[in-house]
Amino acid sequence: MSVKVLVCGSILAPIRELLREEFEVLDLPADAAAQAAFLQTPPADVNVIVTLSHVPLIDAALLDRFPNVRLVASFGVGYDQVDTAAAVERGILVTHSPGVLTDEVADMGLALTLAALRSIPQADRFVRDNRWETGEKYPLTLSLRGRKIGIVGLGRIGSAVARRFEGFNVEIAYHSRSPKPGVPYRYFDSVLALAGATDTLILTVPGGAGTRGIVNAEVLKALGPNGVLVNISRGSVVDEDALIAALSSGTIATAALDVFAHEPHVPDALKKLDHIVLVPHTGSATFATRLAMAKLVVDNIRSWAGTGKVLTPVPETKHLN
Ligand code: 8YV
Repeated sequence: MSVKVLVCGSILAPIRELLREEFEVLDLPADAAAQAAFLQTPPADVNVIVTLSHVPLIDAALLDRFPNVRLVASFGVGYDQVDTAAAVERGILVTHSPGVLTDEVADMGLALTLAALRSIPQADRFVRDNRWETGEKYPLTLSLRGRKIGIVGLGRIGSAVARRFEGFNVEIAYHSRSPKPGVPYRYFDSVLALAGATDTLILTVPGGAGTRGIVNAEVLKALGPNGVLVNISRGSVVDEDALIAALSSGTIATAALDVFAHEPHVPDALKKLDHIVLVPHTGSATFATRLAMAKLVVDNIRSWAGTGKVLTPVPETKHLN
């Protein structure tokens, strides 16, 4: 079958190369005017859309422009930018790339927690600014010792984060929709209860309507003045204004954020807070893992073109596979 792929979003060059080796590849223009013009007379024979997080929604309106699309292949484990209900209505399969990035993102969760507690970026700035050499003492920091880690969402990534913390002799608890059988960590049936019982909240839930704003002012208050918030999931999970207020007033101690509500925009109010850690959604962004993710996207498309079946459909579209 001839495969014509429309890429929505700025994918990295090596991924584009992999796609080009096997398929005909077109780009949805990023510029608003050019995009509108392109969508006026879209190429009729596009049958696959490739997308990634932090791009505009793949929604009913966009899908309707491409009546021959049968597969949306999303680069990443999260796919909250794809309207899966609209895809199912149109009989379109949606795939994502779970598994291959689990360890990388979990490493980032651990690294961000330690960076925030031990003020590693701030200490780096202190050295570069010659403040050490000129006799200043770097202030003492928070510690991981005696911490209670609360993991929100105990899926693949949450479980991998928990396993890492097992090596640190800290208490581990979690919240998810229901208790996970055979898990040795204490379960809490709400984010609020988890925040009240812990001091280091690590967010690993999927984004989307079900988790929007679940970390709000009340949750942050419950986390308390020794509290640390680490977000490696989606910006939408946190009420960003409430977080800014909590960090500015000392309601919680610090935060380490890989994801933001309106990427790549990061509110100035967050950038001005010197005691927090900000990274540009790089949880999975290593050479090895991004290549593995890209290969899975390509493998899904190749499998679909050859057999009509894909390797990693999102749960909502499994019945179409
Ligand atoms: C993105 C991610 O895929 O997997 C996810 O859900 O958030 C990342 O790995 C990556 O940022 C490309 O959009």
